[in-house]
Amino acid sequence: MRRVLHIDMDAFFAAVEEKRHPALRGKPLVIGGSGDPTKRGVVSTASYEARKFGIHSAMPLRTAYKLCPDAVFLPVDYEEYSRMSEQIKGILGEFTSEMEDVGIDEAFLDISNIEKTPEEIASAIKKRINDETGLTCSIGIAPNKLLAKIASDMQKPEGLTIIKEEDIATRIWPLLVRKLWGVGPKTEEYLKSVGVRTIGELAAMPLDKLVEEFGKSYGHYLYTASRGIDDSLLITHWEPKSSSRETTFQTDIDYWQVLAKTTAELTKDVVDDIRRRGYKGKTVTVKVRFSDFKTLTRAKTLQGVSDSLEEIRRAAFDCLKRFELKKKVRLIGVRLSGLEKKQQQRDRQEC
Ligand code: TTP
Ligand code: MG
Repeated sequence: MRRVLHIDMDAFFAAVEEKRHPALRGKPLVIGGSGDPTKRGVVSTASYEARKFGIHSAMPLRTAYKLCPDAVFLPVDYEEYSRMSEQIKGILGEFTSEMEDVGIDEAFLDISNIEKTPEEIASAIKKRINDETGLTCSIGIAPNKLLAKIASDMQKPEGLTIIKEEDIATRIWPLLVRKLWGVGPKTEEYLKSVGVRTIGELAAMPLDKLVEEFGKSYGHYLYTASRGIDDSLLITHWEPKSSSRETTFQTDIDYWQVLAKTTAELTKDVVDDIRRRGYKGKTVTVKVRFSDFKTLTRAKTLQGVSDSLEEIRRAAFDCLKRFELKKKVRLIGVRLSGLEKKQQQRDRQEC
């Protein structure tokens, strides 16, 4: 019997901010955009205090402000959250190398071969993360990824939920269909129109009806997923599809020479990296974050894949020239994507 653990941090961005600004603890806290609720932008996350006012992710900041004018609004600091995320993934990787990194604040672990009870493993993970980062998480443990992900969300925050196969009818079927991974608003809308609201009601739909409505692949998926069936394995290794480097300036910059020199240096780092790993790339993207945190990208696709520093740097400069540099620049980044292994290119030429 497989045992899969899904871990998801509680109110992640808000929790990181509370950790470094303890005075914010217990206050309604909203993280989003540039942190100015009079400006455009959406909520990335809200602390559990702020959620009591009806504030949630993806809501316009202005709406959040109307719901709770006393909330503290902060800008998104991806660099800090990514650093914290890496630290957490590092801790998880010490429990098992069978780990799938699925997002900034979540991961799956296959714990089938660890000889401890789920409760012991979960409490050891929670303790290590809390000791080393001061943050809390929720954990779901189930026979597969699909159910483990649903489980981690069932008792947030600081939850531990264990779902067994025999619990599917009593604990999974009463949940709304949108709790199933891969069910979006459109599917939910259609299912509602035919009187299906819960996962159990979806499981009662005949396979041919689902295939007729959603096509063979997605129809089959809904049929099996609603029964809690999921054979998918953890993806523990991702082929790199891109390589990137970025840098945040100590003070915001508006000198063209500095931007050009930094772009050239970052491009060289990226090219060195892909060459070392035996890749060539096709699309060059330059990212600029301005002093007001507005972030723009410009991209250029080469004729074919390349690892020529000269060619890639020229493309990066072309991108840089296409920015309107009216404001000072806070961060600049260079990415090369569409990576292909040199070996693959040869194979294709041979075909
Ligand atoms: P979630 O895990 O969905 O949310 P959360 O960790 O803030 O809260 P919960 O306790 O319910 O898990 O997302 C993780 C982070 O991803 C979140 O802190 C902010 C970011 N995020 C966005 O930027 N936009 C979004 O729409 C969502 C859902 C999340
Ligand atoms: Mg989370």
